[in-house]
Amino acid sequence: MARSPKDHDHDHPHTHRHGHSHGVRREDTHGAKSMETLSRISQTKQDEETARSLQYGLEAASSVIDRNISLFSRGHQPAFAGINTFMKAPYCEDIRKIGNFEAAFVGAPFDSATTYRPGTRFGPQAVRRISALYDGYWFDGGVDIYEELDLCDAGDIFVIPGNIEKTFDQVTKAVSHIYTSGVFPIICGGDHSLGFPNVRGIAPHIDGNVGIIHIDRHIDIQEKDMDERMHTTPWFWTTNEGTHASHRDHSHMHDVGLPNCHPKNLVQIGIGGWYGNRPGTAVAKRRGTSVLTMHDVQHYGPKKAAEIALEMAWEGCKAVYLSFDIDSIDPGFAPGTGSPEPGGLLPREAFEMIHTIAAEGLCGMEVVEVSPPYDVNDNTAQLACRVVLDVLGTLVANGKLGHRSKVMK
Ligand SMILES: [Mn+2]
Repeated sequence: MARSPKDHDHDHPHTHRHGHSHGVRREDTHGAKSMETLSRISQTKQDEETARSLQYGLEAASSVIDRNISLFSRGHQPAFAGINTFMKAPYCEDIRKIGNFEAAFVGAPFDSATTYRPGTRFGPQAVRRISALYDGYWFDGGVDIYEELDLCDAGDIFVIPGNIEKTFDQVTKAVSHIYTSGVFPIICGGDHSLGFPNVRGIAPHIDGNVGIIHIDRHIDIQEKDMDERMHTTPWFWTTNEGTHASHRDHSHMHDVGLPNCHPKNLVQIGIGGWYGNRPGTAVAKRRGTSVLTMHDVQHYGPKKAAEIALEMAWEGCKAVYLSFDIDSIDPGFAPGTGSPEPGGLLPREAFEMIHTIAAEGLCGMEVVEVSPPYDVNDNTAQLACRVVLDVLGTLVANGKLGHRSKVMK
């Protein structure tokens, strides 16, 4: 940017800039603090990976000077090469061994509950592919994911295309297996109908109430859509009516609502636009969910909006779950999604909100509605990947997940 002569003392072009002092010392910048934190984190995992790469991948050709490079790519580099699990983390093929890890990325490639554009069944694979770009070293938060968190990729849940009910049961059983093994579940959809079976896999194992922070352009709490439980309905089936613990829906014989998921602890952020919110809004109002629109986010700012959400979600609760619909981010940034709605969050606003939310700890998270067939340049998949990473990084930085104390000097 061109400098305005008014801003700088053009009278003394050959001397140092003088006059204004912001009183900010170099060591007080966030950048300096991050570098200080990062310098204290061990490098054990990276060294182990290099050794493993050389063991499995053979020594490089003699013209390659860096002898840490192997002949066959067996580690993170190059980012465009190799076999992609999420973040190239170990694939936990024997799911009985999931308890060896602290966090697990798991795909739920189900899109039979979409009401407009399908394609989210390809979401987990797209997020895995673009995740290879990242090396786990997070400057913003002063975190090294590989050193500080035992992360794995649990592969995908066997969903049943075209059968929502069987898929819900599969997903609940799978998420429950991960969660009860003491592992933080990161569920990558798939469409947003998954919110219900995901929370149903966790909430029954929590001794107390569970809050849900739901970031989305859509309210997603109507009873049915086109006569079925669709991606517009997850929170109807997850939260209870408030007055009763739960009741039976006689047409389907479903239990309505998990007894420890109260609607007031369901905080719905970013709701708005011109599509699909009519039937759900009546339910949200009747049950008394907590709704923050994009107007609220703008009015309070993303950080304060997130703090308000935390207060509402945690009130009387033992744990909070994060449901992130990628369509909460403006489709200019995240076009690859099922029901795009302009006017959503900017990526930086979304990140600031999840940094604030995750700092208090979470019992699990989902990122849904990434539809790669509609994506451009992997932008949407990349944002979904970043949402996961920024949540994990924040949890680790705040001692809510991982093993920071063991690897910090
Ligand atoms: Mn949505």
